[in-house]
Order: sequence, then structure tokens, then C-alpha cells
Amino acid sequence: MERTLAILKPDCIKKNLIAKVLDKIIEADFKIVSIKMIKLSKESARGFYEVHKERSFYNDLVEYMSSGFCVPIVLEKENAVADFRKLIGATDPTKAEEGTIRKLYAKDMQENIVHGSDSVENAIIEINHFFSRNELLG
Ligand code: IDP
Ligand code: MG
Repeated sequence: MERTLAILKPDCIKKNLIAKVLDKIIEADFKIVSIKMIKLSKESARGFYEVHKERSFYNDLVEYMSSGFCVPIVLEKENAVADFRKLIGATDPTKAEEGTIRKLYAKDMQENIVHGSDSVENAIIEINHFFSRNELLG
């Protein structure tokens, strides 16, 4: 079994889409290992997206991700990382496949509703960014 980190981003929460997105995730056979609702500090958002720190969109991304509540979720499934990336669709919703979460609900390249880890190694790092050991038992 593999784990991945999903985050329902602030636009998802503001648009009241938590239940709709969770339903897509559960329909696709992911098991929810752990889930919480938190507001990221700018420092935490900066750290989470550190790989993008040289990109032109980095400061806007940090503002956006710390602008309201997020819902980080640890998901488990065989092939969870790749399967979840497939379920969410391309970063740019105009390029996302029909039926994907971003195609259905994302506004644009920044406000794209949901995060998904891009590798098994990064999934472990990202899960540890949000969840402590006792929040991952069960
Ligand atoms: P991903 O979320 O599909 O893995 P990344 O390239 O890792 O995409 O970018 C992280 C996040 O940064 C995106 O989900 C999106 O919110 C934001 N982002 C990426 N590229 C752009 C851009 O060109 N303009 C504005 N925001 C962007
Ligand atoms: Mg990424």
C-alpha cells in the first residue's frame, strides 16, 4: 500500500466544495488515513513549496495557500501517488482531462482546488509536514 498527501486548498474550502471533492476521492477507492483542517502560516506555506522558491508565482502561491483554511489528507491505495495525480488532472485546469477534480472545479492555474504529491519520496516528506506520528496511527 502506498500513501500520498492531498490538500484541499483555500479556494476549495471557500467554495464549499469539501464534500464534493471528498466524494470523488472516496469513489476512486482511496482510503482516508488522516485528515485535518488548518490555516497555514506564511512560513509553513513557504516551507511546503520551497522547491518553487525561484518561480515567479512563488509569493502569490504562499499568499494564496495561507489565505484561509486548508484540509490536508493522507490517502492510501495501491499506486496512490500516480492514481491521485490522475484523479486531480493537470495543474492548468484548461489542460486537465474531463472528469478530473481540477477540470470540474478549478478556476485557473493558481486556484486549482487541490494538491497531490508528485512522487512517493515527496509524499513522505509532505505527509510529515502536516501530520505527527500519533496522527498517522490507525
Ligand atoms: P501541481 O500542484 O500540479 O503539482 P506545481 O507545478 O507543483 O503544480 O505548482 C504548485 C502550485 O503552484 C500549483 O498547484 C498552483 O497552485 C501554483 N502554480 C503553479 N504554476 C503556476 C503558475 O504558472 N501561475 C500561478 N500559480 C501556479
Ligand atoms: Mg507539485
